[in-house]
Amino acid sequence: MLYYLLYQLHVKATVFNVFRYITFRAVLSILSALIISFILTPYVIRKFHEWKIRSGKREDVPDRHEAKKETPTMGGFVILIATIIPTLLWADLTNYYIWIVTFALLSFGAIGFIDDVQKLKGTSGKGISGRTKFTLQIVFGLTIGALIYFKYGFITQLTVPFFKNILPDLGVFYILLCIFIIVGTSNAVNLTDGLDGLAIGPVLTVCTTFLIFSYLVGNIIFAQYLQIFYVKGAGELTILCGAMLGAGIGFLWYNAHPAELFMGDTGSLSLGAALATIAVIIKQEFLLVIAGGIFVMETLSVIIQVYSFKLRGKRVFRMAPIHHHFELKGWNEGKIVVRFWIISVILGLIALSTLKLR
Ligand code: 57M
Repeated sequence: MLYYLLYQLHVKATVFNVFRYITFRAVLSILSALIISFILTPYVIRKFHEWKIRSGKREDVPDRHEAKKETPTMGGFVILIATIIPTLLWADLTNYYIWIVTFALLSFGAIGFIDDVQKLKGTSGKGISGRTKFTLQIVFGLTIGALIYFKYGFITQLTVPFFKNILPDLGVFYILLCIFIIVGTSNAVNLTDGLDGLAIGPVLTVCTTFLIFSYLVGNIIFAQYLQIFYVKGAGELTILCGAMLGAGIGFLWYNAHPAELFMGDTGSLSLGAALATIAVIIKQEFLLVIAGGIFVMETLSVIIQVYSFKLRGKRVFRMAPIHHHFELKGWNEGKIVVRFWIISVILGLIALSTLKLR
């Protein structure tokens, strides 16, 4: 919105020409999201304590989590506000992709919100049924996939990192791939969100990776030079990624150990879906697997554990997801989280290296 108002003033004073630049608006987006987050989060923490919006203790988690049951949850509500307001302020609101990713944030955020509220209201602490949750995710994933697929000019070829000449054309099956990526990433971030700062850290590294890629993919000169697909209009997602980055950093300030606030499913499901939607739009699905390797590792640990127990009657890990395995091995929570962050940053750098290693 401000983008229009301020940019129009460039006819009066050329200094306002600066609002035309995506990089400048991305920086404003990051800063706006940080300011909103630092103003809103302390208030929300106080209010959620008053309203007893707390995570509660799950019986099947390591005892160290006993002290966490008083921690307020649903902090994802703040992340969403601190992401969407700067996007509305600084992005070009005629951009189709901005609205698709905003829809992903809000639709999956709504699923998480309903689940979080159900956990708070229910006596068992359980949320909505897995079937209901999964069905809603498939419906919204399908909607997003169709909105992307039917956008005029969408390229249905899949790009493979390091192999620029492998470009399988999936045609209409691209929609199925979208659903798989969006629903899978959303649940992967959710599973990862089990220690202070553990989920938001990798979200920040993936967000930074996609901020850079959105800018490059949306710029025909850079796209041609780097031999990646040019996606007209994808550059505006740089501003949304900036807002998500600022909102995530602001949240981490309070979610760092010992956490004063959890993001809840409201945050984990929406952030996962948004990052996956961006990955599809900028045609970097495999990049999400690389940069989001922590989410992949956490999900695979659960799959391996479940199937090992079913098929062999034995566990592979002391407890899945894998962060609990290290907890039960006696690692300090902070050490587990920082080591996972380090791995995530390394994976983000490897993802960025695919720009040149082709
Ligand atoms: C999502 N939620 C945290 C918080 C956060 C099918 C099965 C694999 C499902 C899975 C499951 O239910 N996972 C739930 C993880 C929970 O965090 C809340 O949930 C939100 C995110 N969805 O925002 O509101 C607890 O995590 C801790 N926490 C922090 N700091 C944070 O910043 O300390 C969260 C955020 C919080 C808090 O204690 O209460 C969670 O862990 O529940 N179930 C599992 O993964 C279970 N594993 C399991 O059963 N393993 C089996 C088999 C199935 C693989 C095995 O290993 O044999 C885990 N269940 C739970 N925790 N509840 C084990 C650990």
